[in-house]
Amino acid sequence: MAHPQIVEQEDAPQMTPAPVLVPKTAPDVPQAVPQVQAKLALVLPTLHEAGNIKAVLLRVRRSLDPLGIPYEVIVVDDDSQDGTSEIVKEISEADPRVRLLVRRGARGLGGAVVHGWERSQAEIVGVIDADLQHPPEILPQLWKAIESGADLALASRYAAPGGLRDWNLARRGLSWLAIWLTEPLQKPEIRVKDPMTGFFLVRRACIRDIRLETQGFKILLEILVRGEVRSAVEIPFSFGLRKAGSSKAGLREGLNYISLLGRLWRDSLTPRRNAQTAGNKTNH
Ligand SMILES: Nc1nc2c(ncn2[C@@H]2O[C@H](COP(=O)(O)OP(=O)(O)OP(=O)(O)O)[C@@H](O)[C@H]2O)c(=O)[nH]1
Ligand SMILES: [Mg+2]
Repeated sequence: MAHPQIVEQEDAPQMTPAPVLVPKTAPDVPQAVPQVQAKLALVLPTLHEAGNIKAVLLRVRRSLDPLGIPYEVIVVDDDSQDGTSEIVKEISEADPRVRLLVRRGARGLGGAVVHGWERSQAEIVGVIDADLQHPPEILPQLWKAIESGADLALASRYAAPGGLRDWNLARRGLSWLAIWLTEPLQKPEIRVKDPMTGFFLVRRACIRDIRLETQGFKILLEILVRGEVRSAVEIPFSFGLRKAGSSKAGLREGLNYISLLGRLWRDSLTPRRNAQTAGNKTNH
């Protein structure tokens, strides 16, 4: 029997959207009808990943299949126009657990991730880069940590020595400085070594009431600071080199990060303002 075609394309607004609530389901978006409600929704944000996407989807599914859980892999592509979406469409036609969402007129890694999470009902949500710098083979360890009760399981470049073996001294130094600046912001009971990894799973319940910003690459840091995470497990991994294509991280991402840090610091110094924001959010 042929599987139903699961390609969901939509036009995103031209303007940068305001911070959004997570999660919410968008009734206007055509939803794939999974046979079983997915427990895990893993988002792969893509921008020009035609050279990697096929291999990463294969490895992700191979890693998740033995777990025997209902899952969905959601590729959120920002209209790459390099063949990425066509490759995913073809795969999704053969495997209904793979979904394709194409955003038009929008950019931003954080926003793409939130976009995917909002369009799923899964209780556990996660993200992995599509350039094969994150090894999908550790997904079972991340899943098992969540299954054992952790609110958050993250793939950590700093939990083991040598996690950044391909980085030069300058990039290591900058990364160390960026993490050091987050130390006072993190909750003491869940302080993690790699608050900026882009590969993690989290219980939806922990982020239900928070605003996540749509720009920037540092969504995990926001979750750690603003979310209701009570426990986090770090699974070490070695950050590889991207297999194909080029990095989208650059000066703009650096500036985005500094501005995010500023806002997180400001929030941490004004708890009353936070409480007020939390009250307002429910109106979104
Ligand atoms: N949908 C979407 N995906 C993005 C965007 N920017 C980056 N990505 C994806 O997010 C993931 C991480 O981006 P990279 O450019 O590899 O950034 P990085 O891994 O921090 O940096 P490198 O180590 O230099 O590769 C990849 O899967 C990208 O395709 C974006 O604006 N929209
Ligand atoms: Mg990368």
